[in-house]
Amino acid sequence: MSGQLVLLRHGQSQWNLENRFTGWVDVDLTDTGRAEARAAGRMLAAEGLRFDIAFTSVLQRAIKTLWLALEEMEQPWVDVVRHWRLNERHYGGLQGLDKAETAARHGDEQVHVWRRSYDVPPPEMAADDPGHPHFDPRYAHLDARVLPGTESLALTLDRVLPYWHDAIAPRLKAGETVLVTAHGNSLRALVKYLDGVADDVITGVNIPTGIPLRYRLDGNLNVVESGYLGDAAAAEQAAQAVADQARAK
Ligand code: DG2
Repeated sequence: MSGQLVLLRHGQSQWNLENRFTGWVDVDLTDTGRAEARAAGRMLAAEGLRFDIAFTSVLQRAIKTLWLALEEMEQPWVDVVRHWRLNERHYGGLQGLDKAETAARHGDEQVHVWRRSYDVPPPEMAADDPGHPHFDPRYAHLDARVLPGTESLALTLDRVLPYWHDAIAPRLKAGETVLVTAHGNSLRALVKYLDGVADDVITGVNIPTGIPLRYRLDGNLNVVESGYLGDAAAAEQAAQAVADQARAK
């Protein structure tokens, strides 16, 4: 048996609350999001989990969720590694728009394709848009060609996977217990990979905020079992609420 992996989507962000497409926009947690992060820490502590290393994105909603969860677990010393490859999927020209209003304008079906299809990216953000990652100093050290102006889930998986193989998988193979605190879609990409979810089935997978998803993996990192910690019905209800965020009112 190899180590255990926990995937944790950050707590509610300001734009989750406002129901706006977020992507690479660096919004903060709400008070509810901070409470969710602490509650996630309590769930992890109740399972007796002790992390050897934690990975997160370079977006504050994920970083702060990780801090709060580790603090609640009384494991603030755990090594934390941040990497842009764990960022949320870039939502292109949808970033900042209200999800329900976008559905009212373009139709529920089109917005579902943009949000949940495997390989259809949302409309691209123009390269000269001031919100493009090219203009963000935190990405200045990167080759401009890797910085996205939009991403499908497939493209998100393409940029998450090299980091999985280089940095995360070796720690699990060494038998360590690993926490990855990231985002709805960067985690959907990992779930698709780990569980071998078919392209047309991943459209129905939604990740709730602040509920730890634990994987037990074998020595080859095949999934032995996985599931949300805490109340399974509550996790299912929270996932359904995420699915429903982009229905036209
Ligand atoms: C949400 C996911 O990302 O949105 O970018 O709007 O996890 O960082 O809050 P997160 C966003 P949906 O794909 O669920 O609409």
